[in-house]
Amino acid sequence: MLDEKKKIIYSAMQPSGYPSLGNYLGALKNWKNLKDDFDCIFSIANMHAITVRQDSANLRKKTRDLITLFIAIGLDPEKNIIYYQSDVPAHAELSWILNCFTYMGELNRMTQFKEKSSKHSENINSGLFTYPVLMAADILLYQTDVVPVGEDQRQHLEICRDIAERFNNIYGEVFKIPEGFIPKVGARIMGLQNPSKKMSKSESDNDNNVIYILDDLNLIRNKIKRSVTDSDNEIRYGEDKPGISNLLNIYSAVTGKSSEDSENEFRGVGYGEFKEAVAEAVIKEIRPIQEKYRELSSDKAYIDSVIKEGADKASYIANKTLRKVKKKVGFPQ
Ligand code: ATP
Ligand code: LTN
Repeated sequence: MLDEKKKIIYSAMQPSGYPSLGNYLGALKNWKNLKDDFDCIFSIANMHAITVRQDSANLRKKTRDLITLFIAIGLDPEKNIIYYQSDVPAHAELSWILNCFTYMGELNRMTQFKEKSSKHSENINSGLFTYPVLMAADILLYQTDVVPVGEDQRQHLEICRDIAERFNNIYGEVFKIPEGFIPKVGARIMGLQNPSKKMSKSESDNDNNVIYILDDLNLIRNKIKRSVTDSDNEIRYGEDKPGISNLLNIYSAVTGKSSEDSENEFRGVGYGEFKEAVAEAVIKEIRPIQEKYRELSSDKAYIDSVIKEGADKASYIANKTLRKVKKKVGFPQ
């Protein structure tokens, strides 16, 4: 089924909201760029999404909209495997087994857990705590070589590698040890109103802080125009200039230009003109995605078939690894 010679790429996104420009530049755009050179498996991590309370009907809709968006962005269901995590029970099964090879102390160090539990202090559930174990199961089930993600997932990748190595040390070479792929530019897009915190699809109280891939194009332009900058009117990177640095990053990541080239391009230009150029670049990238998304959304039968086929193909691979793991830990065969 998979081409034996190609390396395996695996990544996932939670349907916890509609994807932001951060999700696109940190993850989706790279998935699209990698998709022809690797065997790619991309999932909608809906089991991860319920670590935070969700409205059921809304979650179901966002899940389907996200798979539609994956295709609109250019992932190819013929060549890549695209599926819902909850359609493959092997994830939950392996996750349980790996829980028994993960220490509380390791999970206690995870910054995402600390952040999410302070934001959702009324619902600090054990799923939120063991979230990285389920993520490790996702990755390890597919004998993944490379995991393209944004900077915020670095710690989760480390723990995945540690769990896999620990398991392999006991039982032999069961899991491939995956490498992360974190882009040079775009791995950490910050909020437009609060550039000291990452742009997040589900955690913003201020809509102007986040650009959503499906936002109306004029709204995108306005959000960029309204973004927070500073008063010295100089376009350059600098820790003292988080707003401008973030816009420069967005521009570089969208256009594929290096940070230096982008900085040089806007030397001496005013903030208004700069923001206009950033907005144009973002809109140019997003417009075709939105057009494709609208077209695909009306093709119910096609999306249904992608979901079904994705689940079958993913299950086949995942079950191979799971069978091996069950045998190793001593479950009856
Ligand atoms: P949530 O707000 O629900 O926690 P999220 O917006 O952080 O979600 P995820 O679904 O957890 O997004 O992540 C999907 C991918 O997007 C991951 O690879 C993650 O590293 C990347 N990502 C998320 N936010 C950003 C960002 N601001 N900049 C770059 N990459 C990002
Ligand atoms: N936790 C990830 C989403 C995710 C993921 C994965 C990413 C779930 N499973 C497996 C890469 C590989 C996040 O981005 N918050």
